[in-house]
Amino acid sequence: MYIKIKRGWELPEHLATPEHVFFNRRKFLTTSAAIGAMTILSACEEKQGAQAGSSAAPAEQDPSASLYPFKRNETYKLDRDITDEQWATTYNNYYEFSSGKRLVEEAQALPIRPWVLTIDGMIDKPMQIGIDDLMKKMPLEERLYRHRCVETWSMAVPWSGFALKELVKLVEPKAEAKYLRLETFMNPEVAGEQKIPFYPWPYVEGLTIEEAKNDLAFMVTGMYGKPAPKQNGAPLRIALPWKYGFKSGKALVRITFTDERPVNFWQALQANEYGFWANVNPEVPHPRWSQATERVLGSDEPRPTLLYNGYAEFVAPLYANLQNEKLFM
Ligand SMILES: Nc1nc2c(c(=O)[nH]1)N[C@H]1C(S)=C(S)[C@@H](COP(=O)(O)O)O[C@H]1N2
Ligand SMILES: [Mo]
Repeated sequence: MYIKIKRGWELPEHLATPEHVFFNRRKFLTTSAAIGAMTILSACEEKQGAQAGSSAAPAEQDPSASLYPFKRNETYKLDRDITDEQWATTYNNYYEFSSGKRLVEEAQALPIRPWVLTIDGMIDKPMQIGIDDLMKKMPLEERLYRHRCVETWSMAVPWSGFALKELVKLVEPKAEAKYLRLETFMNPEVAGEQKIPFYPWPYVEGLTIEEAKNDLAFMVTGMYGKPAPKQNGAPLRIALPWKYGFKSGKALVRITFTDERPVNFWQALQANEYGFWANVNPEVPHPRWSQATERVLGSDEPRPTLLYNGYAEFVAPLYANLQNEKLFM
């Protein structure tokens, strides 16, 4: 990520990759500079090939491919064009594979079948369930959602999947369950950055059970009418479009219902910049940059960021009694 090919719209390095822990950068560099530089060089060289393969190949190998496309749920409208698929599937954040944005090639190393999701904790129906069996149990649909990264880039994507609240219903939470803890796979053999002990692997995210039951919380299996490519979080990720993108964990293997608030990956790394709630708010700047505007992938025009990323009508009531919390970091 320290060698970067700039496109016209891209932000300066310090803004494009703010999730780096600057105070520790020097230490980090000494351990991984050589590896990082080589990775990026090869990613750039291979970019054409990787992009050409990224949209067609996964759909053919995936046993769920014949289920697509899912019927679109028209409740969720966009105020902008759908982002070009090439952008959404080749400009990614996925720190398990790279701290840069070009990681399509690296992410292909992740095996996604069989894929077992463990659901445990304070529930009456704990289970371990294969992704294809889970998809058979869930009402599948497509939704058009905006996505806003804390780094200020954004996109608008047709996600395929099912409402998280349906999964919550399936496992019958106990009354004491207050939070969901979502855990990503741990496999340093295929995800090279997981060998770097500096990061608090595995990637963990969390939300309250009220947030999980909100209509908007969506489990993603696909995008653009096909199974999601690995770089976007196949075979199962979450989309929480009113929160900054880091809340949307990829390649989930475990969901635990708990009465303890989970400490998420970025909070564990840098708690003064990243918190539990991370709701989008243009008026609350990140400690190192403004959140007032965003750049949509593929466009040069900054556009104003909206409170709750434009989803206030769905989610504002969740926070009415939480005004003492740091809701926007
Ligand atoms: N496991 C995992 N999930 C993750 C991340 C990550 O590094 N690892 N990055 C997050 C961030 S910061 C963003 S903006 C989105 C990016 O999703 P995309 O690559 O599909 O655009 O994934 C989120 N989920
Ligand atoms: Mo992000």
